[in-house]
Amino acid sequence: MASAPSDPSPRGSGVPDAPPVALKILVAGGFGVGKTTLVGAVSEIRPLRTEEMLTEAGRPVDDLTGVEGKSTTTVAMDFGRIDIRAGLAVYLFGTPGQDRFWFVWDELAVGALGAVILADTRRLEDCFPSVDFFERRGIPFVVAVNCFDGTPRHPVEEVRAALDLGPAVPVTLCDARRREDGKELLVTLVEHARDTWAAARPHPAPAEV
Ligand SMILES: Nc1nc2c(ncn2[C@@H]2O[C@H](COP(=O)(O)OP(=O)(O)OP(=O)(O)O)[C@@H](O)[C@H]2O)c(=O)[nH]1
Ligand SMILES: [Mg+2]
Repeated sequence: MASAPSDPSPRGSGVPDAPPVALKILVAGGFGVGKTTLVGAVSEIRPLRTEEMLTEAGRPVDDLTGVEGKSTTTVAMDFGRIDIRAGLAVYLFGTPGQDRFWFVWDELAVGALGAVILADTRRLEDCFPSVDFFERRGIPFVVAVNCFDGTPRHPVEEVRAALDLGPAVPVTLCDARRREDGKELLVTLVEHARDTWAAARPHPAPAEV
C-alpha cells in the first residue's frame, strides 16, 4: 500500500528518517608510505585515484628508499567510501605525500573528523609534517606504522617517544594492504576523535536543586 502523501518518511514508516551523516577522515603521511594502498584496501567503492608517473626529473626529490618498485605518485588525492550502516558513511581522503602538493592539504582538511597518519620506521621523520599539521589545527589523529616486509619492528612506545606524542594519541602497527587492519584503524580513530571532542566540550553547569 502506498504511504499517505503527508507521510514524511520515504519508507512509509511514519517516522521521518534522520538525515544521512558522512564522516570525513583523512589518510596522511610522507611520500610512499602507503596512503593510496590503505584507502584502496578499505574502500567499498572503486577508489578514485589521481596517480601520475614518477619522472626522471623528480628523482632528486622523490626518495624511493624502501619502495623502489613504486612508479606512480598521488598528485591530488585518493577517495574511498565505506557504508557503516544505512545513513552513516565514512568518506576517506588520501592526501598527496610530496611537499610540492602541500597546498591541497588545507582544502582536504576542511570538516575532517580526524586523520590516520601512516609512518614508515625507516624514515619516521617524514611523518613529522603531518603530525604538526593536525596538531596545529586541533584535528584528532592516530599514528599507524605501516610494517613493510623485511623492515625491523619497533615497539609502539618507541615510535610514540620518537614522535614526541602524548599518551592519549593512539599508536598502532598495521599492514596498509590489509582491509581488516584499515577498518580497525578507522574504529580506533573514530573512538579517539569522539573522546577528544567530548573532552573539549565545556562541562554542563550542575543541575539546579
Ligand atoms: N610490502 C609492502 N608494500 C607496501 C605496503 N603499503 C604500500 N606498499 C607498496 O609501497 C608503495 C607505495 O605505496 P602507495 O600506496 O602508493 O604510497 P602513497 O603513500 O600513496 O605514496 P604517495 O602518494 O606517492 O605519497 C607501493 O608500491 C605499494 O604497493 C605494505 O604494507 N607492505
Ligand atoms: Mg598516494
